[in-house]
Amino acid sequence: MRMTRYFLPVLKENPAEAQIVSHRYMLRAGMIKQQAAGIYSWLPLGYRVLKRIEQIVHEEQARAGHIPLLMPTLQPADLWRESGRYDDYGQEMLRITDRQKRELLYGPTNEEMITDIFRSHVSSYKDLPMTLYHIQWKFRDEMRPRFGVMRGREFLMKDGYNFDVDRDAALHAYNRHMVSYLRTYERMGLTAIPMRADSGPIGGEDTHEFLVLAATGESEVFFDSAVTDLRLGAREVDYDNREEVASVCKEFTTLYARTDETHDAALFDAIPEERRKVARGIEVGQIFYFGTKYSEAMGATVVTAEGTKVPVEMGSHGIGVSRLLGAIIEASHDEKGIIWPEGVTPFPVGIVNLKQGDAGTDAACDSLYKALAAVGLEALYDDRDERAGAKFATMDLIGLPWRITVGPRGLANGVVELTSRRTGVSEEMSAEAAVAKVAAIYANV
Ligand code: 5CA
Repeated sequence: MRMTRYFLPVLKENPAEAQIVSHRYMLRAGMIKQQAAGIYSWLPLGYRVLKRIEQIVHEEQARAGHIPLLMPTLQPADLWRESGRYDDYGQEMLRITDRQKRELLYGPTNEEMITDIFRSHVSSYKDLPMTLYHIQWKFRDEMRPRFGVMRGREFLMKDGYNFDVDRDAALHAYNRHMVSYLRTYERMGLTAIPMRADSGPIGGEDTHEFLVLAATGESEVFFDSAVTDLRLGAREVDYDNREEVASVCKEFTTLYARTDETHDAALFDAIPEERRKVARGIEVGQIFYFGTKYSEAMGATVVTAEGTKVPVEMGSHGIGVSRLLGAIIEASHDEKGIIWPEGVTPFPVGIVNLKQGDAGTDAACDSLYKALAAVGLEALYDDRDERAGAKFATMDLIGLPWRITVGPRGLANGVVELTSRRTGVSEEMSAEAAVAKVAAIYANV
């Protein structure tokens, strides 16, 4: 993409309304535009990151054997009357009446609708286990929408729902989600710690939230610092193997890590003092096991192998897709701007032409752009007629992990400069070597 043909409305000034760094940088980098309190347009750069995050979520859901579908944003109120949540949900639910005076709502979550789909089509244990999920916009009329996409009113969520014949199978689905989420967040360059939490309006007996540590996080968290060293890494987990999946969960949930809702001072005090940490975190996901709460209320049953009809066992599992952009920026930035992890960056690499209009540098940039495209990397090429300083400032703000700088002096020596946004370290090398190096980095992402 050439910058002169792109739509990248970068702001020079710090927007007064932004209180935290991720909100500030998302506005300044031209990623989002607020349309109403807690409601945003996703401008091209922000939209690209959102799509990258969705893509990673889809890939990891597929790996765990979960099936994508798409449910609507508007839901009939009657479904929610069946579960009893139409009245319980209160002011956070946006209620709508259509021209026929039918009551609808903009979905804040989808337990009722997915249970309705299930009960219409599935009645035998033979079709289980089954996990269905979608990535869809939600609306919660939050009392205090704030911090940009972090606490929106309209926000994008991945929500998945497992259906199982018995409690053990449903707990396996819970564990499978935990492991797949760990992998999902790691691919986004995040350390998200599963913490025992409170189930709130979703209900149920077992729930973990995934928290990214950040001073600006809205949740207070208590943990053993050793938990921050745990990584899933490249290990392959067989998602059908209950023992293997459970043992990974055990590894990640044995050390103390809880949100303030479930905090237990006595257990916390048993941790060696130097490892006892109180901090703040951003909740980027939550998994719930709630058994038959919805299936009993809504009559979703299956016939077991023994021939008895039982309410299906369920859980629900959410990832805050749009919130993740804010969380990643909170975790990865400096005073110049965003530092995207390779897994989610809007463009893998930027090209800066130091002398736009010079036949030599223009031609070198064009051929570099093509060489990158040939190895599957779409560069963002700053071909504006701007000073070098302004071009570097824009690249630093929007945070592409790698920058290739092309100038007449370097070209005379047959080299370009490859710079890491994270370390700031620059290396001179031939254009071919720079392409090969960046290609090798992305081959492992
Ligand atoms: N049905 C369940 C799981 S599918 C559910 O709704 N869970 S939730 O309420 O925990 O939401 C899932 C995730 O959505 C949260 O962990 C959080 O990351 C994100 N989220 C929740 N509310 C907001 C909001 N107002 N703005 C942005 N993201 C949000």
